[in-house]
Formats: sequence, C-alpha cells, structure tokens
Amino acid sequence: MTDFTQLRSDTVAAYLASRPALASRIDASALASVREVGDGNLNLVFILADVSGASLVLKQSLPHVRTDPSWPMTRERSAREAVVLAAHEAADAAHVPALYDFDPEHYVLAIENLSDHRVWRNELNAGRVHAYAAASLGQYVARTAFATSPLGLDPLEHKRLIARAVNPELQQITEDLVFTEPYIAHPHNAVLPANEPDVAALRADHALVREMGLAKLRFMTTAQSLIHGDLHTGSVFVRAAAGSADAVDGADAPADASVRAFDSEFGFVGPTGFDLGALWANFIIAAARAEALGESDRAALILTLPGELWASFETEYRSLWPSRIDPRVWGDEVLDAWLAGIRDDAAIFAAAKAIRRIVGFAKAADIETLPPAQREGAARGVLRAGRALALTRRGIADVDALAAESLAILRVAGAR
Ligand code: SR1
Ligand code: MG
Repeated sequence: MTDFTQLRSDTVAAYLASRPALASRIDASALASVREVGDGNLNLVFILADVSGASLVLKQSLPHVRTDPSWPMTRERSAREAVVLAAHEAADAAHVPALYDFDPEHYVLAIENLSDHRVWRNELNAGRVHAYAAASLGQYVARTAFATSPLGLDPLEHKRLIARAVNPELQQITEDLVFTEPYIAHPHNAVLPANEPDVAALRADHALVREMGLAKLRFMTTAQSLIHGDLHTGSVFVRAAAGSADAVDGADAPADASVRAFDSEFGFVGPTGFDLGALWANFIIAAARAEALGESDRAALILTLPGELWASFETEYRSLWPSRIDPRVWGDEVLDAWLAGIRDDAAIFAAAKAIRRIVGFAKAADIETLPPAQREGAARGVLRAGRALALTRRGIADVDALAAESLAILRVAGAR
C-alpha cells in the first residue's frame, strides 16, 4: 500500500488511481507529465497531464508552513478550502477553479488546471495590469457574498454554513499577522533599517492602532458571508490570450479573458469587505512598485482599480438584491446602509492588509524585488497610504477619491 501522507512525483499516479472520482478526469495509467509547482507559504501543488492532454491539479496541505517547517499548521484547512470552493463554484463558477474531488483522509484537493492563466501579482510586477480583472473580481465577491449571506441563504442554512466553514487556526493567523503583529515588536516583523522610523511612527499613532483594534474585532466577530479569506493578487489567475498591451491594460475584458480566484484555504463566514480590502491593499502595493520604478502612468492606472472593483461589486450586489429570500424587514432602504458598511470595512481592511505586507510575515514580491534604494520609498509610501486610508475613510463614499489620496501619498514618499 503506497503512503500518500505526503505526495511525491513518484506516488501521484498511484494516488490518482486510488480516487474513483478522478477516473473520468485523467488517465492515471498514462501520465505524460508531473510537475511540482507549489511556491506559496503552505502547500504541495502538482500539475498532472496524461498522454491525451487531460490535466488537473492536486493540492495537498502540509502539517506546517512550507517555508518554515518549525511552524505547525492544521491540515484541516484543506477541508475548509473544499467548502469554500464548492460554495463559490455554486454561486459563480466563472471565477473559481472547478473542484473535482476532495480527499479528507489525505487532505488533497483535485481542481481544474488553470496553467493557461498567469498569477496576477506576477503580471502586475511585469508591468501588465490586466485592468479588466478588477471588475470580474467585483462580480465574484458580490455573487459569492450574496449567495452565502442570509440574503441568499435560508437562515438555518447560513448558520450551518458558519459551522461547516469555521476555520479557527487560519482565522487566528490572520488576526495575528494582519491586525496585531505589525503594531508590536514581534520576531515575524522585518523592514529595511531606513524604514524603522516609519514603523515606529505607525505604532505611536494611537488613532491608527485604535482603528486596527476595532478592525480586528470586526474581523473576529462578523459572520456576513463565506469569504475567500486571502484574496490578494497572488491568489488570482488572469488570462488575456489576446496579449496586446492594450488588451491587458484596458478596463474592457478581451473576448477570451478569464479571471479566477484560487487558494481559499483562509476562508470562513466573515466580513464581506475583507475580500474587497485584500484586493484594494494589493493595488496600493502594486502602484507603489510602479511609482518606485518611475512608471507614474501605470501607478495611476493601477489606482483606478479600487474604484473599478467597488463599482462592479456594488452594481452586481444591487442587481442581486431583488432576489433576496426575505424582504419583510430588508426593504430597499436597508441596502444603502448595508453597502456603506461593507465599503467602510473594505477600506479599513485594505489599510490593515497593506501595512502588514510591509512590516510583518509574508511580504509582497512587488516591493521585495525592488532594489533597496527604491524599496525604502515604496515601503514608506504603502505605510503612509495605509495609515491615511484607515484614518480618513469614514463617511467617504467615493472609493476613487480614497485611491487618489493613496496615489498622491505614494508620489511624495517615492520622491524622497
Ligand atoms: C503562515 S501563512 C502567511 C500568510 O500567507 C497567506 O497568504 C496569508 O496571507 C497568511 O497570512
Ligand atoms: Mg495563499
């Protein structure tokens, strides 16, 4: 009997053969290629293809952080990811990879191979913006959020979903890494020496730390919808095979465009704005890189994306509103206030997620791959933009105005 506790290139064929649910997906006896491609923080990932060209991805959670084996990590997160993938596929199949199989004994997900797509963060870092992706992701968050909230689900089903999706260990990682550690001395933190005064200024800002404390409580106590939980640009695949710079940078999607959110192992029933905020934060980070490289026009283009994301989310959510299952006390007058709350959450979570990627564990390649001379100003810009967003967002309905404020801050910080 082969041991599948930790899959290897020489055991995946036997593993496939042991999974009846995959028999129609790929010929385990005629594999043409097996590639181990996991480069994230947590998992083993294999892309397999058979001689006929059929292919799929196997993703197995490891019992520790892949990049730090001394940090244990529950393997049950793969079961949470299976719950999120299945629910999100039911709500918006166009924007997630298809789930083919889940094996709870070995913590293995079998999912659609999207290797004709590229990771959005890598594309942004290479100067290809794929601006159309923001609107697609606004639809994705709206559809999945509505369908998994009490607006789209029977109230008992919503409570059962909360129970099925609870993800204590990974929720706690987010609580620690996003909302706490950047604001205290902690071994996970590291910045360039030149940025140490910037971090000290953040920690000394009582108004900011108060906002982060409140945001952490929102994150810990809100059960609006089944969120992706880690929707940064490295968790998004984009494809625009038309490939021209115009097609890639235009807001209109090329005819063959595809946008998929993957890696939802941090998902749980939480605040809807957290997913929007994660994307928004990473737009600020990508813009900081562009600004640091002297590509001001590209930085400005990237900072149209928070507004595109929000506008698309709001339009889609409003279009779903008439289908809510119980309009008795959720009349139309509720919708504006509900959306305003999600928008405010998105902004404060964006601020938190921008700051954590500079100060704490799991940094962003956008900034880390800059030469130190440019990295210093880019990091400072992200920290200041995050701080300003946290403190000025209240009551500001205009996401474009908030993004314009971030752009102005990045420009000044990069020029120092
Ligand atoms: C130990 S996990 C570190 C980070 O990687 C994931 O992408 C999440 O953002 C998490 O915080
Ligand atoms: Mg991930």
